[in-house]
Amino acid sequence: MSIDEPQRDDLRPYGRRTFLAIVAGGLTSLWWGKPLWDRLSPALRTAADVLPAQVRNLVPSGWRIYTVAATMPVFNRRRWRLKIDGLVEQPLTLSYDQLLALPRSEQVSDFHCVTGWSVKDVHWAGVRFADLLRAARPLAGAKALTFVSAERPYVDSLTLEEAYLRDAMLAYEMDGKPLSRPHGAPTRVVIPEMYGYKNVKWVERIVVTDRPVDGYWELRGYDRDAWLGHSNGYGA
Ligand SMILES: Nc1nc2c(c(=O)[nH]1)N[C@H]1C(S)=C(S)[C@@H](COP(=O)(O)O)O[C@H]1N2
Ligand SMILES: [Mo]
Repeated sequence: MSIDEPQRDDLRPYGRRTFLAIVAGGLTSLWWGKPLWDRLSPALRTAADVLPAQVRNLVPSGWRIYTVAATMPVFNRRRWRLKIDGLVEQPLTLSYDQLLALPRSEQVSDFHCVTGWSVKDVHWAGVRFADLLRAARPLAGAKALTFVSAERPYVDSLTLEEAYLRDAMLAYEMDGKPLSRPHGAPTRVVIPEMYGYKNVKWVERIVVTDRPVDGYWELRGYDRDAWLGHSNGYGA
């Protein structure tokens, strides 16, 4: 790849120098045949999260950042809202501060993408779905949640039963820091029992429905059954 290509919007927070350092580091480490990853400082590891695909693929382990649109949504703390509507008695619109004021839960869990990579022991903080939905009061016919991402057209859904698993949550922190932009700032779904594609990033709306709907990847052939060990990622 050319390092003269225009700087992408999503690289800006880390600065062009860091970016170039990582590109150079990534390429030389390949040349040496030794993993660069172990020698990176935590700051550079974070920066590695936002690398373009060609470079990211050189990173031997850890997170891959997945997107379906050309740019990642930008989080504006003052303007951001989470909408909860559909089959509820009381539709809600929460600000970021109102979201943070809800009961906070934490957990350490592994994360698995159906394509084969995993990240162990991720520390999440966020809100359990039961706590999130309490004030909206789901109606008797409510059976599922559809998560709409600010990154159009990414969407996916969970049954209420799945969403109410004891370690599923709408997460706003990862490893002790507010969720970074590449990982879905300010909030994403976390459901460790299911493959990554159910873990919708940049959630801005939750629609309570009478049944689960097919998500972005399910419409493109991934299994509806996203439980770990079940989905093969290529459709039933
Ligand atoms: N909005 C949005 N959410 C998404 C995706 C995506 O492309 N867009 N990819 C999914 C898939 S397939 C995986 S494995 C995880 C990856 O999470 P990460 O990008 O934080 O590593 O995000 C999931 N959530
Ligand atoms: Mo994935």
